Amino acid sequence: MRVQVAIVGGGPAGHLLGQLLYKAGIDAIVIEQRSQAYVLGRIRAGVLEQGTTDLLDEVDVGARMHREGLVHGGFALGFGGAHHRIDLNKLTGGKNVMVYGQTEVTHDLMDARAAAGLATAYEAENVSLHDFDGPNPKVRYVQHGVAHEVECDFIAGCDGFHGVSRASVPAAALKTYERVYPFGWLGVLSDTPPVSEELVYANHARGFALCSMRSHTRSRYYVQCSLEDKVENWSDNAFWDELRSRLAPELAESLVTGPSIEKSIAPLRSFVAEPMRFGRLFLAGDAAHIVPPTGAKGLNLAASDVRYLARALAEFYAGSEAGINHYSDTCLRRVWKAVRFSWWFTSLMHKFPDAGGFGQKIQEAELDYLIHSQAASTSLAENYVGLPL
Ligand code: RFL
Ligand code: PHB
Repeated sequence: MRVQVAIVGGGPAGHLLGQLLYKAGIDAIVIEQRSQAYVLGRIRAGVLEQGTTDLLDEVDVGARMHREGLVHGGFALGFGGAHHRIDLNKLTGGKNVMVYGQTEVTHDLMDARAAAGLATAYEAENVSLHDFDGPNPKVRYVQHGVAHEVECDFIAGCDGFHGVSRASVPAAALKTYERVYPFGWLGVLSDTPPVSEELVYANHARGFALCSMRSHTRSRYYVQCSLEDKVENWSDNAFWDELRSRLAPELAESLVTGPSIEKSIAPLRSFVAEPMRFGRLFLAGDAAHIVPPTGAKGLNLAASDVRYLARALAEFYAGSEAGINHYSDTCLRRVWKAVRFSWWFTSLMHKFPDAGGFGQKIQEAELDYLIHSQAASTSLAENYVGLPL
């Protein structure tokens, strides 16, 4: 088989790139190692920047998001027994965020891809990348016992942090930057009404907590946990008690609890691999960089990467190599700002093992400053809604 672009990985980055290339008249295949059901079973991001929703509109997959997604003009910071609203809309001159799950975004993209009759290989095993340092790259994989080879002009590595794309690049050609945080997030999904109409990010001496949602009847909550914690050791009741203990009393009292329908622990990490291009292989999304989820930036960065990549490839086929030559630098400028914001917000909101009472007091002073200073809250708001593309 021969295509212009072989996309490795069928998560949000790979599927969005697939739609952008389709609209640009560039043919591509998406090669995904898992089944479609498995990809849709992963509960991850919940907050989309306007730049991301604009992109979904651009590829005509925004209709259900606009019907079912929740537009939020603010969120709350909880600390010191109260919560304080950050008015995103007012502080950013009218910008909002969209609360719509990554699962739904991926679902909508998969449906659009199937409806357009575009090629996707699910359950692709032993995916391997070849010859991307020359003009004729290839991707090989085995599907249901049959070996396949895809010849292409370019490979897009959209296969996440543990994928094969970044690992295929010679180590000497990569520089990586990493910070691993000494805690994780224990997340619970439940069919209960959200405790608050908007998201609440809470700093508490017992640790961070986040109240988020997927709809008016489905909540997503997180509590900071130890890296040694196991999901099996957290009963639903233990989770609800811990969450309640980290919220301001009026929120804790109105929390509606119920059985969890998903419970998982995610470690927190910042990671960047540079550059994001090697010959005819481009890395995009979590394959190139990871941010802790505190700033809700991971999925949005994946979207901005593939936007730059789709434009660069369209330019290439129109006769100019400028876009592909600048791809890595253009992405990394935006990536590092999101890495900085996510690191800062994580540092502000979490309990660090060695911080002690002094660390907690410093966090509370910064939070107090944040909510009372127009300059500080504007900086938080403009980063949260997303820096310009
Ligand atoms: P993904 O989603 O990991 O998809 C990669 C795909 O590649 C496949 N794959 C392979 N395919 C072929 N061959 C191989 N060898 C392969 N190896 C892997 C995988 O099966 C998978 O389908 O990466 P992508 O597309 O770059 O998307 C990135 C986002 O998933 C990620 O950044 C976000 O989920 C991060 N994130 C959040 N981002 C936000 O923007 N807003 C949020 O509110 C937000 N909340 C979160 C988050 C991530 C979380 N976790 C679990 C880390 C909350 C959490 C708890
Ligand atoms: C989520 O709803 O899963 C979510 C929301 C905001 C974040 C992280 C995760 O910062």
